[in-house]
Amino acid sequence: MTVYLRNDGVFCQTHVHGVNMATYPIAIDRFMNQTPDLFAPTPALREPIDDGAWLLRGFALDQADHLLEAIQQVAAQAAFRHQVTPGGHTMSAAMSSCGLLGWVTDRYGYRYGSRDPLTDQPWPEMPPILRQLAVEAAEASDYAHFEPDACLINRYETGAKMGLHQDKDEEDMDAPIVSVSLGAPIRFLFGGLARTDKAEGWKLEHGDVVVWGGPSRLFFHGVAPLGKRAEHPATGAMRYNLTFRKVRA
Ligand code: MD3
Ligand code: FE
Repeated sequence: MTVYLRNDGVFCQTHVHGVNMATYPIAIDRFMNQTPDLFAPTPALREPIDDGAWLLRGFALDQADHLLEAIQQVAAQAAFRHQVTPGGHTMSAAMSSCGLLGWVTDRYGYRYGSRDPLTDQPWPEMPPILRQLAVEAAEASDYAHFEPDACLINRYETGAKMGLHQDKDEEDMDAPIVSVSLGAPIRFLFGGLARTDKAEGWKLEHGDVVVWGGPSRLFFHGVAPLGKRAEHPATGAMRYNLTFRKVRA
């Protein structure tokens, strides 16, 4: 990896077998050892995954403990639960939601709704620290004015997975989806517009953020089963994934 200065910023260039793969803008305070601004968002490396999709490695790292606390606060009001799909399968990932809308599935179908069916109460408010991170990640990926009205929280334990699917229950397909990974690492699978398009594997680790917009917004994706030895000091053998969405147009 070569880091170099241009008159429009600091950039790094990655090479694989001598071939230039991509050039990313990078944050000088994070990578050049200058005085870090503790309150600045942390635009780490921005790696293109596909058209409109960016991987921001470590973007949430310095906030991770606070994000995990916020997740526990949401879960104290809206407990993690294993929902049942219309096909009768119990999901291996446990879920909760916060924000104006949450995602619900049961025997009758799936939908976004404003109340937690377990309590019949509105979903917990989206904690500002979660919202802020999502908005900053969207901005760092050139999606301005992201206003998420739903944050889905998936919790994976050993062996839990999510099969290939599209996220298309949202009305607003112009807004990106921002995903934040916390805890144990997992293999993420990312295909194309057709279920049969070949899926590529990416590792998602504690603190990684991915922003999915543009053409990639409707691509098939899923995660492989959480590995037996996968763990992280902050969560043990557990992985959390937050996805921020704009559901209502
Ligand atoms: C690509 N979650 O909640 S995050 C989901 O790790 C979901 O829990 C997975 O898929 C997880 O719907 C994957 C990455 C992700 C999230 C949303 C996407 C990738 C996406 C929406 C469109 C395209
Ligand atoms: Fe999804």
